[in-house]
Amino acid sequence: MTEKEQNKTSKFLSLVLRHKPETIGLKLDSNGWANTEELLAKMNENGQSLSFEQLRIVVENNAKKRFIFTDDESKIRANQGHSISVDLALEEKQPPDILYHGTATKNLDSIKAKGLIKGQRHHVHLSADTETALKVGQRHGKPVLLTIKSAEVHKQGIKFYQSANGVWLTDFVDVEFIGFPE
Ligand code: HQG
Repeated sequence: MTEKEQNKTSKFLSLVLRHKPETIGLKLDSNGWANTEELLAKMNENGQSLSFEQLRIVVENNAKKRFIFTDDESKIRANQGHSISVDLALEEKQPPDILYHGTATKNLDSIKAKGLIKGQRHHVHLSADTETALKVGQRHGKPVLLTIKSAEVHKQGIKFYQSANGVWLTDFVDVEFIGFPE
């Protein structure tokens, strides 16, 4: 499988495991798991040719570890990023003092007015390192790095979680805890 083919499959898996399983008539359970065999069968029926071995390669090689199998590989789900309602049973966790959020300059005025909100996703996504945050921001336009006083936000009673692939998740970040660049 070429890198390009892997990316294409990863994008399609994100679509069906996070947003629109109905695209291929797939059902996820309440915790977001799809039956692996059913996923493969439905993808193949819908023109997305994929073998079990290829699926394994995509899951293992995915730079962001977007997907995870159960130990016996009978089920698969996305680690985070859902827009459909699933319960990932994430454990609450004390965040580090500082986390980062990458966004685009065009969002700054609105963020300054409303704080960081989760929009379509289940959570606001934060990164432990600046490089990752800037890459996330770049997806939306001219990237800008925001510094989040996460330990202080947590002290206000706002919950934090860390997904299996290391992304920090929270509900809301008030503007008073956001550091903007000069
Ligand atoms: C912005 C990718 C205006 C927010 C990445 C962001 C990440 C506001 C956008 C994951 C706002 C939402 C998530 C406000 C927040 N006014 N804009 N008040 N509050 N925003 O894509 O964090 O490839 O839903 O700054 O790597 O960019 O999917 O969130 O620009 O981990 O695996 O609204 O998605 O991972 O955009 O990215 P998104 P995100 P995957």
